[in-house]
Amino acid sequence: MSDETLVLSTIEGPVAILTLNRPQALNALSPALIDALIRHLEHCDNDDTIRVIIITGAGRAFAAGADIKAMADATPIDMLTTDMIARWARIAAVRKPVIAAVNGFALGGGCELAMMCDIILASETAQFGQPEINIGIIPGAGGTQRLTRAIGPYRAMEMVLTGATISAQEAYAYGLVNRVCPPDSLLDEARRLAQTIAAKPPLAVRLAKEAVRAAAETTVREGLAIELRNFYLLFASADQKEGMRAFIEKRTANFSGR
Ligand code: CO8
Repeated sequence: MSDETLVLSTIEGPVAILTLNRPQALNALSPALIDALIRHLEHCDNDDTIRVIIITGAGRAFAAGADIKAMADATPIDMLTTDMIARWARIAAVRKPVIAAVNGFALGGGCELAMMCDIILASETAQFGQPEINIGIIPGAGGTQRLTRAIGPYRAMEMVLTGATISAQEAYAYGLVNRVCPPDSLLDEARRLAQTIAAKPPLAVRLAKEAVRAAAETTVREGLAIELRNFYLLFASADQKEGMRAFIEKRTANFSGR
């Protein structure tokens, strides 16, 4: 399969839907698939007409992990020189909101990919897990860190040490997913949410994302400083003036993105 079809992109106004499309391998995240995903994400991030990105998977998986067949014979030097995981950081670095619509298995790198997104919606059929322990490794793309922050150290430890998967409902109860939807309505729910966010002033959305992310990735002191800087910065935007004027004049705001 050529690189062009590994990730399918559908643009619906301000919303881009990126579909991982390697269903015969349960969307295992081969280096080529990750590179294609990064290319699409960075294109969307740099396109002013796109405001929110949805990532989902074709078939019965969101992604069943990094491609085990592609790394089974790798040496530490291969892993170091290709430095695949450093590439994954570009997924987490996207500035626009990214919604994961998890339609099935989100295992290993697939669970880590979902956790690099900003909001996680899950189909009732979704399953989450970090099963790396079963194949003699550990999570390597943020699983031990993001999962622990999302669901707490004791639940994360059990998942990482046993490799057991959890259902969408358990993931919801643990606080890993925002909500659980019937399989048929998952994408529509993601679209609705994306359109709601896309209607907000994009500079405020971008700086809000950065500030909320800082809460998970820095100290409270650093996070508060980022929040304050971004809060003050938004008073330089036309959309802040428009938003506040519209409130006072009791009309709908017309945001320009500036
Ligand atoms: N890698 C490669 N191929 C895979 C993967 C995978 N992760 N998952 C599934 N496939 C392939 C299978 O080999 C099979 O291919 P084939 O038909 O050619 O034999 C096809 O997808 C369908 O899979 P199954 O027949 O196994 O389907 P089942 O319904 O029986 O089982 C499971 C579904 C339970 C999801 C099972 O496929 C499974 O356990 N998959 C592996 C899950 C896993 O261990 N994931 C973690 C991988 S390691 C990782 O993600 C580390 C991330 C760190 C970052 C690394 C950056 C380089």
